[in-house]
Amino acid sequence: MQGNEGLLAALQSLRHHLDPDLFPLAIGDVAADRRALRELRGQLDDYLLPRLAAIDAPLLAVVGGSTGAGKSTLVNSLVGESVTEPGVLRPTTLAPTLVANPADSAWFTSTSILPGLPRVTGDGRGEPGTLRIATADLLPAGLALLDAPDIDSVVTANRELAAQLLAAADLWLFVTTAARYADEVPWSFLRTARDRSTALAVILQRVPSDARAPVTADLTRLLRENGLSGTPLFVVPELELPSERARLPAQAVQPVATWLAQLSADARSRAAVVRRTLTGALDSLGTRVPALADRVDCQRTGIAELRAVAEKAYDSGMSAFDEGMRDGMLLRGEVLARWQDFVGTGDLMRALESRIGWLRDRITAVFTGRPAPARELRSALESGIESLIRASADGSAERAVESWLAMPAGRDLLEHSGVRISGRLGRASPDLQPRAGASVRAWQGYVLDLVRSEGADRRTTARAASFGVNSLGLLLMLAVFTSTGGITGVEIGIAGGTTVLSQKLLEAIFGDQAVRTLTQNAREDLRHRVREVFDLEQARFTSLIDGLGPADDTAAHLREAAKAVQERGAL
Ligand SMILES: Nc1nc2c(ncn2[C@@H]2O[C@H](COP(=O)(O)OP(=O)(O)OP(=O)(O)O)[C@@H](O)[C@H]2O)c(=O)[nH]1
Ligand SMILES: [Mg+2]
Repeated sequence: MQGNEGLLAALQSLRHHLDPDLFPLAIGDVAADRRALRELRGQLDDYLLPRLAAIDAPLLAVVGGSTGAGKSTLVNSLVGESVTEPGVLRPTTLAPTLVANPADSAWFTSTSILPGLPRVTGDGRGEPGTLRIATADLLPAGLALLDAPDIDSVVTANRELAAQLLAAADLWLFVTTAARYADEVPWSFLRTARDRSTALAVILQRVPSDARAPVTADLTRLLRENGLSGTPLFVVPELELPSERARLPAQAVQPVATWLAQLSADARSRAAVVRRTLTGALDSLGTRVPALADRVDCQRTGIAELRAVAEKAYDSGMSAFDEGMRDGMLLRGEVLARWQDFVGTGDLMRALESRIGWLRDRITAVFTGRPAPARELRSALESGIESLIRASADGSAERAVESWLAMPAGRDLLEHSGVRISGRLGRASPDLQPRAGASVRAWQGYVLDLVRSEGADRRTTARAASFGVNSLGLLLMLAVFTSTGGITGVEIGIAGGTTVLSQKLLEAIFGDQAVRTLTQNAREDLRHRVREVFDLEQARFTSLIDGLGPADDTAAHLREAAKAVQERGAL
């Protein structure tokens, strides 16, 4: 078993990529994915890495099984000392106790194996979360016994710890009783041992003498049916015990003790046990790691989907804004009223076609003479655009929250990010109003710049000057809200009339082509600014995802590492 450096490096690389936060969100059966990840990390830390680094270290036999099966009683009986506490309160063993020959205790006291469990020594029970180390002279050197909590405990921590300890074992001593050997949970553990070729012995405890033959036959059958024929099976008779903490007489556990002594008698037989379990565990990585890498991909896809639906919600907000620019609604109500204050009502529309010159004079007079209504029109337009932005952003927020709530991962994210869904995230952010206002004002500045530079052209300068930049800018702003279908149709409503008028005037000054370009530029600039505002709104959602979950290349690294482990050659 020399020359394991390459394998050790491959395992270290694998371990390095098993980040504990690979599965942050409820995507698929996330509980199973997290468990698989925890088990892999645990087995690497607790067993594979330390075992490969110290291949000649003493064997660790973990005594596992259902509560009350007599695990603690068996351990005490095997070592001929009361090192661990049996009892009638179920479950009894909450913190594991490891018993080693004094010659081996230094290895187990060091945290080479099971590094996550702080060591305690001395009498009494260990605190949950610790590993108590005891010594016993009767136990042969080269082998330690670990009394584990129950595998089918009502206490979750117990169950998980039992599974963790079994994954760290060189050898399982699986304890069951005549009454409980057919239970399902023990068998699921035994099948795991089979799949991983873990060295295993089954100890059938508390067997009444008249039941010995049928129960043994039945258990042998079950072992065979579960692909575990040939598993050493020891039967311990049910004996009267003087107290709940008493040990069984030495001869009752003699066959087990003898078998263990043989296993640990010399380096070669110990190495055979180690090699079997180690090889099995390494082989199991060949399926467990790629399966985990597939789950990592699913987690990434699920997170990407969350991002995509949030982005889609804001794309649709942008479409709603575009629609609002086109449908002319913005030019009704307040804007229309201010427009009418501004230019007067009456037969402007009729005048439009025949008497554009007269109209221009009239408007010019109005513009130059009435700055207050002009300001009001401009601010009515400004607040109309702001309301449109707000309504579109509210719609997007609502849609994003709804889409997330419809996905388990999204629900999970919203619940765990501590964001109050109902109050805040489902509506536009409180910062939207000032941001939208600033954007619209900046846009208005841009529009004024547009007409200013267009008006600087020699061909138009005189006509433009007669209106003034502010008035032209206002006309252009109104023209932006005309339908993209053009205004050639006869269907010119009142709102349409506003844009027709502003557009006609602009055309009279700058020419058709220039007005088309100006309108187009002004519209695109506004869209661009609104998109920026929406991007910040959208970031309230996407920032919850940023940096979450596995990195791009984690799954590939895991697959590579698994491959490198499989290519290691024989131990
Ligand atoms: N009469 C008799 N009692 C036994 C035998 N083996 C265990 N017991 C009793 O069964 C009870 C449970 O035994 P434990 O050794 O504590 O069982 P355990 O498997 O360690 O249980 P947990 O720590 O809860 O998982 C104790 O009161 C023991 O005295 C036996 O062979 N005969
Ligand atoms: Mg116990």
